[in-house]
Parts: sequence; C-alpha cells; structure tokens
Amino acid sequence: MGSHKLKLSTSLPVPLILVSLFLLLSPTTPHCEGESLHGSFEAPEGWISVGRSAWVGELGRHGTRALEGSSTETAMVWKSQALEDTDWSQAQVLEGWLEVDEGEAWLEVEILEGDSQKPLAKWSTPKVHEGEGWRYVAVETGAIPTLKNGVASATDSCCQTAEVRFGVKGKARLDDANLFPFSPKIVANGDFQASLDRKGRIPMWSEETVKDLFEGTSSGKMMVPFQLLPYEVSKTPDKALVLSPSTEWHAVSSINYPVLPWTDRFSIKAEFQCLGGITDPPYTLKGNRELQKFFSNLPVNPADTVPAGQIITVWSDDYAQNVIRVDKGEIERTPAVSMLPGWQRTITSGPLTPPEGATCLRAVLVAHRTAPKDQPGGLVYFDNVDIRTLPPLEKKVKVWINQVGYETKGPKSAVIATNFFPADSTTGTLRIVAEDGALLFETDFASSGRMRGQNNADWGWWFWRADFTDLESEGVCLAKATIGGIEGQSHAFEIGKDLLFRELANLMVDFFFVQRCGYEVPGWHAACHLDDAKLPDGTHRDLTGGWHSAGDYNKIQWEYGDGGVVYSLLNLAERNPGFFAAKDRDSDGLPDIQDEARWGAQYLAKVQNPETGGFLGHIEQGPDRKTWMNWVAPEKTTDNLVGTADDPIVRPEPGSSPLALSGWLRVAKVLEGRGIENSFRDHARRLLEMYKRESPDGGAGPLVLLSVLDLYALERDSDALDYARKTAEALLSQAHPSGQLKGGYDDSGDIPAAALATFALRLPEDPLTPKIRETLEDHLAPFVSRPDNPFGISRQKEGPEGYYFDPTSALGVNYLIACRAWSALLLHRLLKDPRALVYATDHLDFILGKNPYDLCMLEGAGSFNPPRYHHRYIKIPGHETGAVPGAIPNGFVRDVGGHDRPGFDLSTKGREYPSYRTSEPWLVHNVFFTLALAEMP
Ligand SMILES: [Ca+2]
Ligand SMILES: [Ca+2]
Ligand SMILES: [Ca+2]
Ligand SMILES: [Ca+2]
Repeated sequence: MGSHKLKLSTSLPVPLILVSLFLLLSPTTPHCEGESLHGSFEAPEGWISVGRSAWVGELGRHGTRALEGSSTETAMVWKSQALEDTDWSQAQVLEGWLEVDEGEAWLEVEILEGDSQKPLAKWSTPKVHEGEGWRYVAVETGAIPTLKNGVASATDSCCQTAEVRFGVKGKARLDDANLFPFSPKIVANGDFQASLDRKGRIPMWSEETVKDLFEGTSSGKMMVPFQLLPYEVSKTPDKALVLSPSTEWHAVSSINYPVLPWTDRFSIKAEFQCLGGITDPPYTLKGNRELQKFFSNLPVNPADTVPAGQIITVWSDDYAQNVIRVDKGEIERTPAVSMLPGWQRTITSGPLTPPEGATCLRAVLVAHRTAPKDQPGGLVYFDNVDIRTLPPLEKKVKVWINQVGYETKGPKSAVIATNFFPADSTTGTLRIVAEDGALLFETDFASSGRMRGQNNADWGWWFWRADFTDLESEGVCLAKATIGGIEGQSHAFEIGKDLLFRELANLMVDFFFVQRCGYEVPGWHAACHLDDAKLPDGTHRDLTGGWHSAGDYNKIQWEYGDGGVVYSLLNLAERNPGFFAAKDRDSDGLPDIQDEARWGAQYLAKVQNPETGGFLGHIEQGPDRKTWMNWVAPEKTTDNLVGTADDPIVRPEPGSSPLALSGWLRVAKVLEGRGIENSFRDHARRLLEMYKRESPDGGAGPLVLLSVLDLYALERDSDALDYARKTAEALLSQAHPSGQLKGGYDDSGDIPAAALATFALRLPEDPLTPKIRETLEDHLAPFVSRPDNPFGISRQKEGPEGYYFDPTSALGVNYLIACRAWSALLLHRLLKDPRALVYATDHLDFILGKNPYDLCMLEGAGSFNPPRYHHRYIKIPGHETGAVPGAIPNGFVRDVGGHDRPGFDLSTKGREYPSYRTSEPWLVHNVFFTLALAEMP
C-alpha cells in the first residue's frame, strides 16, 4: 500500500476550488430537460422587445398571453435573454406556435461566442404565413462541440450563449415557445438517486451477465454512496454508482431498453471519476472539513494503479435473449488531479447505429482494475448515465390508422409521426388511394407538435393529424403521407357502412365462447373446473359455468364481470338481430350470441346469494396462489372432482353484478319467445328487491339505472319507472355545479353519463328528461375537449398533475378507453353533437391501430396484433401464443423506464409469456368494447 498522502496541489484554498468546480459542472448535467425559455409568456420574463412589439393578453394560444410584433421590413421583434445553460454538445429543438395576421413570421436560434458575442451557428424554422391560424414550427439544431475561445473543449461549456428570436415581416404573435434536447429521456435511475429496493438492490441496474466481455474475471462491489460533493454545496446528497473491482474488471448493466423507433443513432454517456488506493467510498460527507480530511488521508497510488472506467453498449435481440453486438467505448481514467472532489469527466459509447435484428440495448458500466493484487483496486464513480437518441440518419414518416377501418359517414383521421421537422414547410400532404392506386382523396395537414406526458416525458416524434372525414367512397384503401419530401404509408384499411359492427361483432361473441369455463370448447379445451366451488363455510355448491375472467381462470363477481358480459352481448344482439341469426354453432335455433348471453345468465343464477338476492364472492382457482399460478390448460387446473383439496374457493366478500338484472330479464324474454321455460325473472326480481331495500332513495348507481330502464321497457312497471327516476335524480344531484358529472373512471362521469343518456333516449317525454339533457350538454363540452392531442385520446388522470399512463404501470386500460367511447356514443345519440362522435371514434381508433405502436389491440382484426398474449391457454397445444379471437389485451402502460409515454411488451421469445401489464386479455375490455360497438351510429 502506498504511503503517500493525496496532495491537494494548488494554491487556492480547498473550499473555493470545490465551489468553483461545482459551479462549472452543474450546468453540464446532461439529463436536464432543457433550459426554460419562459415561452408561455404568461409572465413578463425572459424576453426583450427589440422592435414594434407588445406583450398581449386575450390573444394567446394557451393561457391568455402571447408575444406580438409587427414590422414592414424583415425584422426581429423579440429576443430571449441570453441562454447560458443549454448543452449544445447535443442537438436541441426550438419550437413554437405562430399566428400571422399579415405577411410571415418565424423563429431562429443563434449561438454566440461568450465574450466576443461572435456568431457561431444559427438555425431558423420554416415560415408561417398569414391566414394559417396558429401554426406549429420547429427546427433542430446540430450538435456542436463545446467551445472556449473558438476552440473545442471537452470540459467546459461556460463560454457560449444563445439567443432565440422571433422574426416578422408583417404582423404576428408567438406563444408556447420551447427549447429542449432532441433526445427524450430514456434511462431510468441514471442519476442513481432512487432508493435501494427491499433487498438492497439498485433499481434498474444489476450485475452484467455477460462474463466474457474482457480477459480475466469479473467481480467486485457495486454501491451507491453520495457523490464527492460537499454537502453545503449540493444541499441534497447526490448519489452515484461506485464500482470497486476485486478482480480484473467489474461491470454493471442497466435494464434492457427497447431500440426506439424514431432514430437509428444512439449514444450512451456518463460522468465518471476514478479513485485509487481504497475499496470503500465515503457514504456521508457532511461538510468541507470532513471531506478535506477524508481526502488528505487517502493513500496516493501511482497513477497507473488507479482503476479506469468504460461504457459499453450491448445490443440484443428480442427480450435480450442473444447478444447481437457489443460496442465498447474508450477505456479512460481521470487524471490524478481528478481525485479532487467534484471533478469528473464524461465518457461515451457512440454514436452507434443498431445492428440488424437488435431490439434492445443496455448500458454497461465497467471498472477496470490495474492495481497489483496486494493493493486496493480503487473506485470508479459513475453518475448521470444518459442513453441518447441522436438525430436520425434516415428520415421516417409513419402513418397510423384504425386498421379495421372507418364508417362511410363517420369521422376519419390518421395520425402521422415524423422523426424530423421539415426545413421549408409547416405542412404535409395526405393522399388516400384505392387498392389499384387510384387517388381518392387529398388534403394538407399541419403539425400538432410534440406529445408530452407527465414530467414532460416526450413521446419521441413530431405528430401530425390528418382528417379525411369527407371521403365517403367505400372500399379498401391506403393512407399515404408526404412530409418534407419523405413518404410514409399506412396498413390497408376499409371504409364501409356499419363496418366495425360487421367486422367485429362475431369476434366479440367468439371471444366469450372460447373463455367459457366448465364447458368443452372445441379446438380449445375440455370441460374444466367441474369442482367449482367450495363456499367459505366449507360446503360445496355447483358454481360451474361462466367465463374465465382473463388470462387466468378466476371468475370475478364484480360490476363489469359476467353480468356486464350478458348485458353487452344482448345490446349487441338487439342492434341487428338479423345479422346474428345464421350463426348457430350448436344448431339449437338460438343464435350464438344469445347462447352466450344465456350461458352467462345461467351462471349468474348459480352465484346469486339465495339469502340476500345479491351475489357470492369471487371464485378463485384453487385454495392458494400456487394453484392460481399453475400455468396449465384449464381442464388440468384441478382434478374436476368435488371435495378434493384442489377445489376452487369462493371468497367470503360478497360480489356485485347490477347488470345481471337486465341480463336475466332479457334472456328470459328471448327464451319465453321460444317456449323455453326458465326462472330468470325470479332471479331478477330478487336482485331488484335487494337494491330497493338497500337504496330506497335511488343511490344504487348508474348500472342499476341501466338495468331498471330495461325492466321498465319490458314490463312497463310503474314501480320500476319510479325507481329509475329516483336513481337518475341521485346521479344528477351529484353533478358538479358546472354540470360535469361525477363518478365513473377517474371521476370523469363517463358511466353516469351513459346511464343518464340511456334514460333520456328511452323516455324522451319524461319530466326528468329536459333536466338530464341540460346536464349532459354541460357535461359533454369539458368531457370531449380534454384530449388535446393528435390521437384525441384521454389521459388516465386529467388535470395539471395528470398522466396518460399510471405511474405504477399496473395495467393497461383499454377497458377505460372503450368505456369512454361507449359513453360518448350514447351522448352523441342523444345530443347529436359531432364532437362526441369524433371523441368516441378516436378512442376506438386508438385500440384498433391509430397508436404509436401501430398495434391493433383486438385479436384477429386489423393488420398487426400483439405477437403473444399473457394467457394460460398458451398451454393448450396449438395455441402457444395465447391468441383468443376477439381478445382485447390490457394495452399500453408506461415505457420500461417509467416515462409517461406508451410501452407494450411485443416480445416473441424469452419468458414463456409476455407481461400481464400490457398483454393479458380481460373480459372487461371486451364488455366495454362490445357496448361501444352496439352504440355505433
Ligand atoms: Ca400563452
Ligand atoms: Ca446522482
Ligand atoms: Ca345456438
Ligand atoms: Ca377437486
């Protein structure tokens, strides 16, 4: 071990060095999300007037304020204050919205040398012209080396400034200006600030599994102590990853991130710092004095025994099964002086183009040991790891549409995504062509800008929305979009009358049929779970039947469970009885769709609690989780013998199924029409008595209202009408003063609105109907205007803290998307407001392919379905992908890094099945989709 002391060899007192180094370093933190341009203009800050200009109110695009300027000659009318902190070593994007009253307007950004203000580089957006309305513009800057006195410097970015300017010839306004890095954030926990998990592991990082990256053996410690910054300066403990190699090398890797589709060039960067002579870092350094002491006590090793750092990029195929290529960055060491606290450098792997077949990449951080065996291996610190998508080599135009298609008279739109913004135009052109290439329709469209989720999570593309509602010629066609000379093309799709119903209605029926429990489904499975189920008191009751509720075999007795299935199937059947008449797989004269409803009604009768009129609890497959997690074909889950240890159990908590009331009544009517005896009316009566008993004042909720409306329609029972009115009044009384209804998902009022709209449609002359119409009109405007994005899709949570996808990424919410569509379709039927129809269509389009994965999330329809499903049916020979016709999987959750943009498990290999979060079918998605399908105009 060396006996020298580390020398802080400088004439400056230590604290001053620390402070000045910190100030130099902090602006270059590579993961900051761009410098604020104060581009909302709601406050008078950050901008300087340089011409005939004004800060105007009431004319903004968002909020109230905007910048305005006028000039008869080409002139800059406003400029930003000097931007000091932008990292020009990576490409930036300048964007804004311009509205031109007269002439033209544009934005530009110029980089200036710090002291001399000498212009170094300048980029301008395309121009917006008068009469175009608010128009989005953007320009990408290049990445330029950090310069000091005109000379590239790897360590210092203090000596440039930049200015954003608003140019006008004529008169124009600017709002929503923004300057941000081209690369959306990808890495999760790249700053190592996340708390260790319960097992002491570093979230999103783990030991590299490839052990032959280098000669020698890989081993060592990985830790996340505080970085070597004095506490008083950093205020918050800034943690870093520290590797201490005990053999030749030691490597830690990030999780595997998908190779993002919007670019073909990546780089990985990190800050690093090397220390010799020790094997354990200081975990707490509360002040300069302790820090100084720590460093003055450090043994100094000869420079060549200090460990070195390196970043490696590992490209792998699907689900990281096979490494396709390894790209190694330079092995670098910080110099001896770097042992000063806070002194760190950036190392890189890249720029890199993904190899053919790569779908994942990961960052691997490596510490190389150089110290002799009898000396400590030293430490390599890593922090602020950043996987960057660099501006692409190949420009792409993606065209996303509803892959099933569009109604002849309905709203029609495509969403287009580009990985560039054109240099000389703010619009693109959409052409719809027939299969033989004939041009059917042509229109120009403007950009909607970027999409950003919670915490500014950028979705990676420029988005554009093109409307072709006016095209009403029927047939198969393609959408082709041209932007900046680059063309993209959609999958083939159809335009036709009653298209979605015709294409998808039978798939809905088939889905439930294949999900049947306790029944032999030909081509799928034998009769299963014949020992359903053991009651909480230990006795057995015949509860066979119903449907497997998801990709597992549980049967959930809840509001949108089997009662929802029966209700939605009957609605679909009643929409067009003739359509289903010929489909009768068991040739009993009852169409498949009615067989399916009857199947559910029978099961619901079995699970009705004879004492209360309500329902028994969930039936879970097996007495414990082990049985539930048993991935086998359904008939093999249990021995199918009553009274053995594997019998499925009934949960003690009561179930709920308000829609069963309507289901029973309507199935009874179908059966009575054919002279088939049944007792479903009695079951319905008992359930209604329970609601009346428990909620005499009508607080039983919107699903009870829907059921009671059906009771009244069938029986003209004045008590039922009375109870329907009470229930409707209770829903109305809960509305916000603005008229916005409460309840439903995320308190959006969607389900109450659907129930009230059904009331008003069924009972147009009822004294309560004018009040319902008025409330629904007030409810509709905010409900349909919230999706201010090119897809027209709702957020899972609205409002300032809202998000598209839940931070926990628990489950995708296709049920919620379909539910909103159903609600909006009923509002449209009642109020004839075209906005409601556009809203509903956008939500169904999103499920059926108009989404950033170009993915049709309804199995057996469209051009591109999920490659695999999270379903225990994968254990049925011949069904290894788990694809049940008509199945709608959970849908998008956040991406793997936890950023609020869509992620979906499209793996085809690796684990035996994909993530349940995105890829598990669930009855409730199909319930709401079927309800929506039944209400299509
Ligand atoms: Ca504004
Ligand atoms: Ca950190
Ligand atoms: Ca039949
Ligand atoms: Ca059994």
